[in-house]
Amino acid sequence: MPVRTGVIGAGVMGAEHARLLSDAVSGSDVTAVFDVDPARAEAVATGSGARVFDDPMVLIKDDSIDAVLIASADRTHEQFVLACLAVGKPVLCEKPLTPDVAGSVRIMDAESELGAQLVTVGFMRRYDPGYVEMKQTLRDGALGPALLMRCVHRNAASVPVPSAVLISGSAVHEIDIARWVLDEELVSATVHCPRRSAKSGDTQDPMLLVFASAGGVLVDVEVFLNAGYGYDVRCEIVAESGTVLLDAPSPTVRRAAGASARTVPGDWRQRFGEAYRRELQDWIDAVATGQPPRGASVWDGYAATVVADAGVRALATGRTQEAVLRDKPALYR
Ligand code: ISE
Repeated sequence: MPVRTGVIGAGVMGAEHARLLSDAVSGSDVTAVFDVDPARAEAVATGSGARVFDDPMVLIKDDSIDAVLIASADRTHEQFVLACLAVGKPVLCEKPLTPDVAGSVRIMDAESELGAQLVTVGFMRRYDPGYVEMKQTLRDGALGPALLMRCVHRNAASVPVPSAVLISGSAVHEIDIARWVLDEELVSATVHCPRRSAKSGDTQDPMLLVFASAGGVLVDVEVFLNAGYGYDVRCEIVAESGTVLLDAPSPTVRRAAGASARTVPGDWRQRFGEAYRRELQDWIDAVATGQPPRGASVWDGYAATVVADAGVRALATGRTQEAVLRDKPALYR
């Protein structure tokens, strides 16, 4: 029997998840969709033969839904995740788990009270073959301990957003992937503000963030939402005896007229398409077999939100800010 999945939020990511669940993931069936804009819900439902709900809480409680994917506005994540926990339904919640630390704590307390992990947080880069190989390379030990982690995170263009969104909405990916690849917590954040791009209005864009890990690794992240030329995410770890570089993958290199060119992806759906597919397949497989989730947990979502919050405070104050985590509940140890 396929896992009957309900999708809450039919925007860019909800529509992409619904498409992948319907066309590229085995064992799943998108059977319900909700969006605040009924036309968007209808468009996604038509593509997957799903039923449109006009109330997300009714969708979550409906016995014909086995699992829920949340891709709605960040500020709505908490209420929908808590509703899924209340009825014991597995849920994949797009990043960030919540925009605020207190919301993540409430979810962590609710899941700890339940005594079972039902929540997966959508940090899909953990499923990107390049980052997986990077983590394994470090774990193999031949390069020795990591010393620096250099990150570039460029979007082609962005709608006007508050400067803090470069941290909570974009750099949060580097925060999670640094924790995962290094297998260390991040303990402080510093933000440097270069000259702003003329394309970025009042938003501090680009931005240079520096996070320190508990073991002393420095993670620097350039976030640039209006880079103009494409979507470009790169990462290099500098270790004691060598480096490992996640370059911008391109299936082909074109050479002509004395020049060579690689294609740059337009956005994250293209660059991380395989990561999203693997993340969804892993989620569906775990739900289908009644196993705990294997991706980023609520603890990971909470930790990323704490570090992002430290980054937002560093931006606001111009000073380095500590990221202090509460004790890890037994459920996540
Ligand atoms: C967007 O919300 C995402 O999550 C993408 O993965 C990220 O690269 C982009 O910068 C964000 O705006």
